[in-house]
Amino acid sequence: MTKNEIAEVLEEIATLLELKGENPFKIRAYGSGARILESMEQVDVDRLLEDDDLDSVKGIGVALAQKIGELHATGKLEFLIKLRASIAPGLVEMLEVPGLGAKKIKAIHGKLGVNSIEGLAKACADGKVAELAGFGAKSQDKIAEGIRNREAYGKRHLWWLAQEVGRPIVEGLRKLPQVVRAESAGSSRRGMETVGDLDFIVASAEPELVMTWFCELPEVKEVTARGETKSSVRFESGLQADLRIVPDEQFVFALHHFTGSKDHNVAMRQRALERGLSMSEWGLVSVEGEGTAKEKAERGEGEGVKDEAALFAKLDLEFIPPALREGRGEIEAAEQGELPRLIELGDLRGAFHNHTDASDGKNTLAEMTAAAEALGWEYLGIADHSKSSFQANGLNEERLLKQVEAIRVQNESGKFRTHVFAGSEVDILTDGRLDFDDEVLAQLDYTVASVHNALGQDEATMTARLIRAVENPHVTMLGHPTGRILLRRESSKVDLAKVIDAAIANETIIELNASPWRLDLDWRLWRKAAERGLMCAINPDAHDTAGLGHVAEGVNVARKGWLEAKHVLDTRPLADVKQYFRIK
Ligand code: DGT
Ligand code: CA
Ligand code: CA
Ligand code: ZN
Repeated sequence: MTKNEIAEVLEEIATLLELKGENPFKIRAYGSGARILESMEQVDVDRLLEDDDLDSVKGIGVALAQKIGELHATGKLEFLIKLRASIAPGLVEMLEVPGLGAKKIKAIHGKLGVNSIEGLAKACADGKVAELAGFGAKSQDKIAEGIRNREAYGKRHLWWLAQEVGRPIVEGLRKLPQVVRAESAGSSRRGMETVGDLDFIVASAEPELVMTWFCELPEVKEVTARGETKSSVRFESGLQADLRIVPDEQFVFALHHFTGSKDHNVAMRQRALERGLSMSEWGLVSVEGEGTAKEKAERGEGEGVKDEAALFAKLDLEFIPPALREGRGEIEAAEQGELPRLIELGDLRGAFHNHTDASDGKNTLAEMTAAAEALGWEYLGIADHSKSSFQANGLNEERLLKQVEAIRVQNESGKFRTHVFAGSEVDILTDGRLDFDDEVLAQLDYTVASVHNALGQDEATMTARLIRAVENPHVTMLGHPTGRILLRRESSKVDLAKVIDAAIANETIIELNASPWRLDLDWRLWRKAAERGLMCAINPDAHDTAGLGHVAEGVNVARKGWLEAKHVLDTRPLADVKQYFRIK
């Protein structure tokens, strides 16, 4: 195991010990041990373990060093196996309820004897949780809501993770000699931020062999339905996938139909009808004549199309990229030849909101810069946390200004082709003031202002708070404006229309946070906002070198928001960005 994997195990141990109500000193020892490991270099950890000397590190005792050694060597830990077995699985599951930590679970379990999520839901419904000391009606409501959200969330999956499963399957299908064409369809192809299930469409004259290959994939945990041309499977993660196999003549129609969305399909079918045609997964056939659309298509009476572009052309439309097929005006735009020239990953020349190990990132400034250079980026913005985000090791004025100096020195050294902008992800305090004085902010190239605490404020307070930040002349951009974490935490209550108005009026950028867990501001709001003059920045919010790659997920949803390169600051050349920062 690597030191970061071991750190995760130590965190888990700390949580489990807390669930058991163990000695707080013991719990803290594991938590701080995890953080120490994270802050160390892998080579140093390796060397100390080899010399049997890890306990010489401040904060790591003999017992902890021994456990780290066991994990490092074997990837397993007897102590953890026993610990897990000593706790009711229902209690561990309760940790997944948003807003419920180990301490509260321990209290609920101890006082009410609750040891499952079902039991907890019932205790909330009966009003028993509210009666516990330190809880009250408000936190009982919050727990009940958390349980309901968890159920809804459990049915969907992050697009990014679903892609990782889906991509190799499409590649594998394409390699089969029986397969003429294969594509992913559904919400995954449309690039939705979360997907319910994966959908694959295959053209083949020998469906049986293809079906067997699919159902026998090693990652398949269960085949939930198996037919000659249609099957469904479930993977370990709970993600499901549908495969449909059709004759090649039908492929384009099936692909279009199962790509959706439903709203887009309804509008397309309507348009076909206006032209005397019936459009379906089977084909595009005349409404006249004998039999169903399927029968007509199977008799070969339908229109032949070689690809989707040809299909759209039959209905007098430009090719509509899957990202736009949401029934939000794409057909009208395609009819007029006014579809946007959507931004592409290759358009990006850098990104602004990234962390280093100075706050809660894992890599150094130099490592982050080298990674940006490897991506071919002209520039990289470093915006570490500010002092109020103490849980993220936020920088105070002194550490920030030292970092600014280090960045200037690095830029002047000519060591990297990538220019680094010195910024800060400055906390927006509860009343909308910023965590740093103007005098400090003035020494930065730019600032990302973000909310990290009191996310549950009422709508009026949160809206006023964000607007005050957006109006601050030192704020270049607003970070993750709603604070949502997909499938885990709802957006803060905020009147986004008003915040967007204020951002446009003050020429403040709003970020499209590209972390696949956030994708905030939501794509549904970007088209109108950008048309009205809002500038976007696609920011990965990277906490390590690999995290820079998350700009891809940001570009994916930016496309769904109809954004073009011109709407996004980080598509501009370095000189233009420097100029932009000088003015703002
Ligand atoms: P998901 O899986 O919930 O993230 O969303 P989708 O869009 O992938 O939906 P899914 O997997 O149920 O079906 C894939 C596509 O098939 C969907 O986007 C449109 C098409 N489709 C499925 N059922 C219907 C339907 O009842 N009517 C129409 N017009 N289209 C449908
Ligand atoms: Ca689907
Ligand atoms: Ca499906
Ligand atoms: Zn942040």
